[in-house]
Amino acid sequence: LPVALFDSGVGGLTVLKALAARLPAEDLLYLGDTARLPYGTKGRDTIIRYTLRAAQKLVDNGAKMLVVACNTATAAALPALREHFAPLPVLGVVEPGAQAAARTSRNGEIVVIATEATITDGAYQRAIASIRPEAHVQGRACTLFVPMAEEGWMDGPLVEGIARRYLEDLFTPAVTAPRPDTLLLGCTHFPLLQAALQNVVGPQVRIVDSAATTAESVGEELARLGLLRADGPTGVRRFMTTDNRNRFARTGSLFLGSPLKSSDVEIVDL
Ligand code: DGN
Repeated sequence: LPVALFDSGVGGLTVLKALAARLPAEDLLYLGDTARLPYGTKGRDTIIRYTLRAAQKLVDNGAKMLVVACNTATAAALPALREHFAPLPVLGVVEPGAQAAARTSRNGEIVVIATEATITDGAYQRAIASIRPEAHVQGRACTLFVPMAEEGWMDGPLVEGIARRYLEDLFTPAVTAPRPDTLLLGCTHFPLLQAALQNVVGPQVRIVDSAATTAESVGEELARLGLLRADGPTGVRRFMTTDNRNRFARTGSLFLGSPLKSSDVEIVDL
């Protein structure tokens, strides 16, 4: 059975890419709910309702583990998913991302950027506080980064100008305040903007995201449960979307970092 990944759209393909690199023999099944996207500006109850329906689709197609490869859906719906699909293992991206940031920061001054729903929920702030209680975490919703990444606008003066508008005050505090040393990308789309963000926050700030640490956690959890396919031929990758497979393939290629053909993408209804 495959490891099943869910995202509101194409962003979770950054997590699939990390998983495919770390666990190449695993079969991977991906569902992007593009018909209902974006989740990041919706209310909590709606996000939970949509996520449960999408997860049911993956479970109906056979899944040995569910990976919520969307920060917004993880923040809102992880407990509901675990309860609804128990005993199926369900992993999210928030905990691994929080671990990466807590591990990386030297002075405990961490900025997390994400969608409005993720920041409002406070899931990252709570997760980091439970690992490093003395850390000072500031959250900032960067709504425009999502469509920018999907448009393929990843660098250049326009992108940096928008990033500066969102982040400048957090990274140029008063002389007496300690400067954040870690920027956590709490949204699947933001790794695409990493180079531009680095230019804006400066070279001394370390940028972390949850894709690699999530892949690590998935491997550990599969091994713990005796479900890991450690070797063998490269696993099957299957892609499903709820709307417009041409757009999914086009923008998905950016996130995957390799070409995806629309004929490789199945349209499904939830
Ligand atoms: N995939 C979503 C996230 O990681 O929060 C971002 C896309 C969206 O639904 N706005």
